Amino acid sequence: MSDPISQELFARASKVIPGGVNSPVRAFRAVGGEPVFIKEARGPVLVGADGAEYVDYIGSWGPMVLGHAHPDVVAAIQDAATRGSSYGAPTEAEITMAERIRDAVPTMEMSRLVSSGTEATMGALRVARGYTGRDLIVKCIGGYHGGADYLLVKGGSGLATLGEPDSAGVPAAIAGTTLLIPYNDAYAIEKLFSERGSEIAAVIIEPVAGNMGCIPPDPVWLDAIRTQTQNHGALFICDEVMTGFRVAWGGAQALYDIRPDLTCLGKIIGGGLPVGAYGGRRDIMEKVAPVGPVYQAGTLSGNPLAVAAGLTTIEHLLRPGVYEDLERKGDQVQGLLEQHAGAAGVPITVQRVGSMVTAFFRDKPVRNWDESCDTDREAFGRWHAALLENGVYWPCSQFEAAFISLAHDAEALEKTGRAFKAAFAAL
Ligand code: KE4
Repeated sequence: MSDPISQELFARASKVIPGGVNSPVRAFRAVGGEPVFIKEARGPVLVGADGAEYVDYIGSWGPMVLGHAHPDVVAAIQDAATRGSSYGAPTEAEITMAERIRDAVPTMEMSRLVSSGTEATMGALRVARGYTGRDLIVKCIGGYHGGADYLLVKGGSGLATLGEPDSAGVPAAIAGTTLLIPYNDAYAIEKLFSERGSEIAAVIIEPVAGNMGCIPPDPVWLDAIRTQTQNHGALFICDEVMTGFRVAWGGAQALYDIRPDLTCLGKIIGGGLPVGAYGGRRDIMEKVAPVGPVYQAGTLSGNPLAVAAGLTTIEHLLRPGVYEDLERKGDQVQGLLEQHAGAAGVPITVQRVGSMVTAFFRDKPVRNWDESCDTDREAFGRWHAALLENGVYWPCSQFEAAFISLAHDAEALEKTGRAFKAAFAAL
C-alpha cells in the first residue's frame, strides 16, 4: 500500500497523464497497488513523497550505476548548464564521448548519439536495412528494444514466426517485417537462416536479457547468431542499452567475447540524463546521413548536459576495481535472496550477471520468455509490496532486472537483508 501523499499525487496524475505515469512499468500494474511517488534520491536511497526512505534496486532501470546524485555528476551537469543547455551545433565533448565509446567497445568504430535507447535501436535497425538492402529483422520473443512499431510485435507458436502487433496502433504490415525466435535457441536461428537467410537484414538481441528478467545467454546460441548472420550477409546487432558499461567496461560483448556488427547503448552513458547511441563497423556507419543515404537526426542528440553527465559517469567506471566491487555487491544480494527465500521455504531461482539480478518465483532456471512466464507472479506481487513496507524498492515486475549501484554500501545491504527476511516470511 503506498502512502497517503503518493495516493493523492497518483489520483491527480491520473487526471492528466495516461495511467498517471510517463512510462507504463512505473504504474505498478504488474504487482498491484499504486505507485510510490519519489521526491528525491541520493546514493542507494530513494525518498518517497512522504519522506519515507527506500533502498533502491530500480536505479532508474539501469543508468544510476554510481548511485543517485553523485556529487561529481551533479557538478558536471551544473558546470555544463552555466555554459548553456543546448546549441544544436557540434561540440568537443561529443567527440570525447564517441572516442570513449570506441575505446570501451572496440566494435563501435563509429557511433552516433541520440536521446534514448529506442532511438538507438531504431537507428541501428534502419542503417542495417539500408546497408543490406533487405527488409526483415529478427528479434527474440520476450526481447525488448524500445518502442519502435516493428519492435512491438509478438510471436505465434513455432520456432520462428512472423510478428503480429503487440500493441494497438502497430500496422500488421509493419509487424510482419519482424521475425521472432526464442531466446537461447541455436537450432531456431540455424533453421530460420536456412529458410530465409537471404531476406534478413539483421538479428537484434539483448546479449544478456534484462526485459524478461535477467537471463544469461547460452554462448553456443551467441556463436550461432554470429555464424549465421556472417554466412548470409545479415548484420548482428547487440542491444546493450542495459548491459553496456553495466556488466563489464566493454559490455556483454566483452564478457562473452562476441563481435557484433552494430551495438546500441543508452542508460549508463547518460548518467541519468537522456542519451542513447548506436554504432559499429565504419563501413556500415558511413551509410548514415549526412555521409550516406540512411537518414537519422535529433534536436537534442549529443546534448551538452547529458554528455557531461554520461562522460563523468563512465569515467568513474574506468577506475580500478569498480566491476569487482559491483560483482561483490551483486553476489551479496544474490546470497541474501537465496538465504531468506530458503529459510522461508519460498521456491525462487536467482539469475544474475554482475550487478543486474532477478529473483524468479519458480524453482527452475529461466532460459527464455516461456519459462520467464512460468513464474508465480501473484506471489511476486505480494513480495514486492512487503519489501516496500520494509524499506526496499524492488523492480515492480517479474520481467524486470534489479540493479545494484556502487553506492549500495554495507548499511543498504544490511537493510536489504532484513527486508528480504520479512518479505519472504510474509508470503
Ligand atoms: P529507452 O527508449 O527506454 O531509453 O530504451 C529502450 C530500451 C532498449 N533496449 C533495452 C535492452 C532496454 O532495456 C530498453 C529500456 N528498458 C526499460 C526497462 N526494462 C526502460 C524502462 C521503461 O520502459 O520505463
